[in-house]
Amino acid sequence: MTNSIFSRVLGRGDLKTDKGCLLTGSRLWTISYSKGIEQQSLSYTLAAFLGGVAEQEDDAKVVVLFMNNDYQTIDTEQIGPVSAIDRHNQTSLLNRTKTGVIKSLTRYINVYLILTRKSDVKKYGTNNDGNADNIVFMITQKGE
Ligand SMILES: [Ca+2]
Repeated sequence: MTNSIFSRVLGRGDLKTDKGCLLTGSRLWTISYSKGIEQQSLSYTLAAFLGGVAEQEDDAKVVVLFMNNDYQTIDTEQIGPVSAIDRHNQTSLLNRTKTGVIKSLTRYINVYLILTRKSDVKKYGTNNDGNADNIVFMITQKGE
């Protein structure tokens, strides 16, 4: 997208943890874009490669909270999780993308990566095998 006015790559490389759930995130302060946001003329693109390992159900998702000036959530978006069936039980990362309009009153945007261990610990051990790569949250002019 050549007309992007804001783009940030939030994560690169595989993220893994031995805990049951990993939550990491980044907060975007949108005051610079408040005029466009009030006019609801800005769109967002949320994208990432999400996946896991073989037949394990450990998964990855990205959750976005749009908050007003009082940090109250006024909108949410999510991509993933990608299931083992989605991956045909293969170790892989699948692209997931969603777009939308940033609602007026949005002042902060939190982007969270959540990796969750769901597989049988006795069978697969305690590793959290939810994987993610190339997480992007991008703000663009609507229609461009
Ligand atoms: Ca595991």
